[in-house]
This record gives sequence, C-alpha cells and structure tokens, in this order.
Amino acid sequence: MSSTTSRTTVLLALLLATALAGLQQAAASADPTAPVDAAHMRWRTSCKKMKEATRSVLNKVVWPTSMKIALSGVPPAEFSPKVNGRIVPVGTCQTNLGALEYLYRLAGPLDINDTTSARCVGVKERWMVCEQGKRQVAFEMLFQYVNPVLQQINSPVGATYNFSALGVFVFDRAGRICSYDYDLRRLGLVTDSALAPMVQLIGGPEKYAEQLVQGVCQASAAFCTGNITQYANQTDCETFLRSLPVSNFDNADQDNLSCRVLHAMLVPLRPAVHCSHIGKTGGSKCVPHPPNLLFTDDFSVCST
Ligand SMILES: *[C@@H]1O[C@H](CO)[C@@H](O)[C@H](O)[C@H]1NC(C)=O
Ligand SMILES: *[C@@H]1O[C@H](CO)[C@@H](O)[C@H](O)[C@H]1NC(C)=O
Ligand SMILES: *[C@@H]1O[C@H](CO)[C@@H](O)[C@H](O)[C@H]1NC(C)=O
Ligand SMILES: *[C@@H]1O[C@H](CO)[C@@H](O)[C@H](O)[C@H]1NC(C)=O
Ligand SMILES: CC(=O)N[C@H]1CO[C@H](CO)[C@@H](O)[C@@H]1O
Repeated sequence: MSSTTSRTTVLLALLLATALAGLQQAAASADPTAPVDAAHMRWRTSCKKMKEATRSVLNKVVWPTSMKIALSGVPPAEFSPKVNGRIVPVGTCQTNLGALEYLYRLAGPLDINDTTSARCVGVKERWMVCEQGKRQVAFEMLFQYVNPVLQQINSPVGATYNFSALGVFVFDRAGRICSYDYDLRRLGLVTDSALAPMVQLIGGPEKYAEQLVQGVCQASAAFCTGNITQYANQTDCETFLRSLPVSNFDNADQDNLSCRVLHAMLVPLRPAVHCSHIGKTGGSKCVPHPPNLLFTDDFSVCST
C-alpha cells in the first residue's frame, strides 16, 4: 500500500467515525433515557451502588444470617454508624444498633437449634427505583416467613406468609445507608390470619393472650433484674400485663400487650435499653404514639 492510499484510508476512517458519532449523538438526544451528561452517568453509577447496598442489607434478613448479625452486635457495613429510621408499625430507632435489632433480631429465633419459632426464609424483590437528583432508593421487598408450628398443626391457611416492606433508604455522601423509613404492610392482619388456626388450637384468644403474658414475664424475670427491674414479682407482672388490651402488631408501637411481646424479643440483646419497654411505663416505645408522628418525624433526609 502506497502512503497516499494509506492516508486516504485513515482520512475515510476518521470521516466515518465522525459521522457515526454524530448519528449516535442524534440517537442519544432522541432517547430521553440515554445518558446525556456526566452528572447523569454519575447518578446511574450511584443508583446501581445504592440498589446493591439495599439488596445486600435486606437479603441478610434471611435466618440464620439475621440471627448471626443480631448476636454479633455489629450492623452490616452498608449502614452509616449514624443511621436512624423507622419501621412502621414496629417503631423508630435512633441508633445503628436499633437498626440492627429491628431488621435482624425480629427475623427469627436467637437459638440456632430452635425448631419451632417463625423465621424468614427468603427475600423477594418486587421493585426498586432511584429518583434522579436524590441519594435514595425506594422499594418493595417481600420477607417470606415459615412458622414450623403451623406446619406441625397442618394449618389450613398454610405455614408460610409474606411481610411486604414498602419504603425508602436514604444514603449519605459516602454511599452508606443513613436513614430508612418503611412500612411492614398490614403486619397485624397478616400475622393474625396466619396464626388464627394455632390460636384456635390453643383454646382461643384468651388462652393465647395468657401465653403472651407468660412469655413477656419470663423475659422480664430472666433479663430485667437489678436496677432495670420492671415488676415487683411474677404476680405483679402477670396482673399488669393481663390488664392491658392485647391489640395486634398493627399497633406494635402502642401501649398494649402486643408491643411488649415484640420488645420482649429485643430484651435479651440489650436489657439495659429494652427492659423499660416491657415494663409498666412502656419506656417511650410502648406508649400511645399519635398518628401525626408519621408526618412530623422526617426520615427523608439524613441527620448528617
Ligand atoms: C445446637 O445443637 C448442637 C448439636 O446438638 C450442639 O452441639 C450445639 O451446642 C447447640 N447450639 C446451641 C447454641 O445451643
Ligand atoms: C408470597 O409471595 C410470593 C411471591 O413472591 C407468592 O408467590 C406467594 O403466594 C406468597 N405467599 C403467601 C402465603 O402469600
Ligand atoms: C444501672 O446500673 C448500671 C451500672 O451501675 C448503670 O450503668 C446504669 O446507668 C443503671 N441504669 C439505670 C436505669 O439506673
Ligand atoms: C408482689 O408485688 C406486689 C406489688 O409490689 C406486692 O403487693 C405483693 O405482696 C408481692 N407478692 C409476693 C408474693 O411477694
Ligand atoms: C389499638 C390498641 O389496642 N391500642 C390500645 C393499646 O393499649 C392502650 C392502653 O394500654 C389503649 O389505650 C390503646 O387504645
């Protein structure tokens, strides 16, 4: 090949490349979803990372991974040390250990050899989206639970149920989750429906409520001692808890027995923090939270 031919070839190739780039640009501006600038590209990368962190944190709710995290006392690295947030209707947590407990402790038993307690066996993503210009991911995830007792009694409504978690994670500049706000949709209705055949087998709602009272009093006697004692004695505990409305997990942050049942699960992890929640005062957790807290508490921005 002569040098003239070679120059012509190079020139032609350059022209062709320029023309192609022009065409690509035209196509890009015609397509509103195509990356148009560097900021958009950065947002897409950040969106991908935020979604990965969201999946990673929520997939760990599966037991016994969740149990190991709860017992380790170390929240997954995806969380900012300053994370706070709420899970409606379970409650609000101001610290990263609160996040650890609400997300992972409540996902199954604390004992690897426990074969009867309900546990999360799977997490399924329904949808997940980022909003441009915001460091946040909105999602609906299903936590799939199995209750071995319902399996044993061959429950006519089945031994499995889904909790739908619908909400948002907010991220800090370092890409860590610094706030979360999600609903466990109709937590009480789902739980009540699943457990109904078991409650019937036990002998009805009163007998079942008595089991709940005994469970909370056991936790209190075992862990809430010394200067964090809540009840004078067993009778004191039973009498007080029997006087409360049972309600259900749709009111898990109110002054009732169901709230104390939920917080009794947290007591073994940090008695000094959780004992007051199962006591007479409800310790700011099992108290009458007004509905407008949904609007006055703002978890859409991070505190830092
Ligand atoms: C669970 O059971 C195994 C086998 O029986 C036993 O070795 C282990 O110590 C138990 N673990 C706990 C936490 O009780
Ligand atoms: C749980 O959700 C899955 C979808 O992921 C669905 O197929 C299944 O029927 C649901 N189970 C119950 C008990 O609602
Ligand atoms: C209980 O005693 C411990 C150790 O002395 C102390 O750190 C803690 O603040 C006390 N708690 C209450 C509720 O008084
Ligand atoms: C239990 O505590 C209550 C309330 O302080 C007290 O009146 C009662 O005598 C105690 N009962 C026993 C058996 O100690
Ligand atoms: C919904 C519900 O049952 N809430 C009750 C919880 O318990 C307190 C009293 O302890 C009641 O005032 C609430 O109505």
